[in-house]
Amino acid sequence: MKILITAFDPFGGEATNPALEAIRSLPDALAGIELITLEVPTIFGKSIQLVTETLQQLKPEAVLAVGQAGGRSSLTLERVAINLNDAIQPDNAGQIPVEQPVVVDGPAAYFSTLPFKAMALALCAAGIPAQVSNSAGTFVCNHLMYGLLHFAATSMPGLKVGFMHVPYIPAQTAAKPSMPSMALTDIVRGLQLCLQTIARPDSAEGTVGSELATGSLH
Ligand code: PCA
Repeated sequence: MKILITAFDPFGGEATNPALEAIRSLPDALAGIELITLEVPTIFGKSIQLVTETLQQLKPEAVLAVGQAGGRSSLTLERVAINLNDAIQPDNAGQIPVEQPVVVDGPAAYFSTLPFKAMALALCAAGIPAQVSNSAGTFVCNHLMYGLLHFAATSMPGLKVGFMHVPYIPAQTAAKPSMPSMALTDIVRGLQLCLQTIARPDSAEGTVGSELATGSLH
């Protein structure tokens, strides 16, 4: 299975983006997976353009986009992307869109088409804190997730699209001690588990229902 995994460059004054550090640390080969990594600028518009061009060229079966969510303490698998750009800080091109649609006249929202619950379960089972998240925010991460789901819906049927947010890594919280962080090695291990879950034939959402009865993933 061919999978594209993307991560954003540093933004908001940070020297690193843990998502980018993590995809750079992935092994070249994962059993049964042809993995392609791509760095994406934290820029409205350009991010969607670069990833959709790459998808057209490489035609993978799935794309997992990854971004930093400073302040979150676990790996969060995003369920939904909304048709809204509403920034409170500039992107890396200085843009601060307010109350703009990602796609004019697009649907209000798209749900992830990756097995996000199975991914969260696999992470928790391996001892890596993980949750399903019901909001990817309204900045560039939500923008890219929405743009890719819209692209799949309109131009590349069958392409599976999903998004994962990752916490800060410890080096980023040295000067903000009350902020949670996660070791880069755990994030990398988590990414590998997510990719293996995507490639697993039995990972469709319906197959994990009973295991979710605890509600711990919500
Ligand atoms: N996180 C930001 C944009 C880039 C990134 O890694 C977000 O959550 O929107």
